Amino acid sequence: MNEKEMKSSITYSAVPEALGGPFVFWGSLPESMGLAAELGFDGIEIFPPGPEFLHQQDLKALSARFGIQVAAIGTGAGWVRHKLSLADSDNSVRSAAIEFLESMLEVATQLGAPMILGSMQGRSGPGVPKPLAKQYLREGLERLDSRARKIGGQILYEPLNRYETDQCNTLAQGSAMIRGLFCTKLLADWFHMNIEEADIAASIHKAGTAIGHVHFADSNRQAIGLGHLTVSPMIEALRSTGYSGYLSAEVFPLPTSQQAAYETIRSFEKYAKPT
Ligand code: LER
Ligand code: MN
Repeated sequence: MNEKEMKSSITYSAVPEALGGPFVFWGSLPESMGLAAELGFDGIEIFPPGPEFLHQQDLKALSARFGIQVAAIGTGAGWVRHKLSLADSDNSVRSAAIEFLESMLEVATQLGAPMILGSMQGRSGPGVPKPLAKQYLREGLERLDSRARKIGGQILYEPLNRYETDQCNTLAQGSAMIRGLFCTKLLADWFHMNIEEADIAASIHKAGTAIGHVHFADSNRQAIGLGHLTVSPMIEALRSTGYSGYLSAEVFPLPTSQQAAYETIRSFEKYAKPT
């Protein structure tokens, strides 16, 4: 694998509460990694119920056995399972959210993978007007970033579409939110971007090297190629920023997990492999 090329990744979830969500593989992690390896993926993005799950797997051995890296660790279980968010009105819930995220950051860093902050960023609500929600989020990010700096970790902050959060919906808003942090980059999810950005390629270009990870999803959140996104200009924009991170398929397992994985790798090879 050339260090300068983009890398392919597929998602795996071990969170029953997220069933029906945009994750390709479910069930056995070794089997999923085996299938991903057979199809030629470089990495796997793991959505665990909590840090214990990652401690229980011998991920370093699995990685070596299948030749697949851990591309990133998702933290959405903190929200879907434990209802923890960085913008909760209750100080003790915000503290528990930080604690959960710090323990995930610890194990992600041990695995050499970045930790994603998506759903756990929360949103405004009763007792938490929008500016305060943003302030809580920034305070949380600062704390996590300084922890990451100490332990050599990396954080990926993900703007989400308006139906999931009112914190940051675009890459430009996300860039402002993470400004001045040292170990935090943006996660550009093409499903959310298709809803929120006026011009996806231009936004990628503008965010530039702040982008650390991509959720490689089509307009309908299916594998790239199964929706109506015009992919080439988006890949070109990434290329122009020198992006060499993952294109990770956070998509529905439709029509089946195997087919979603197959379509993803086919599209990856078509659009993102240098000719
Ligand atoms: C998480 O990566 C994400 O994109 C959210 O929509 C939660 O699924
Ligand atoms: Mn995403």
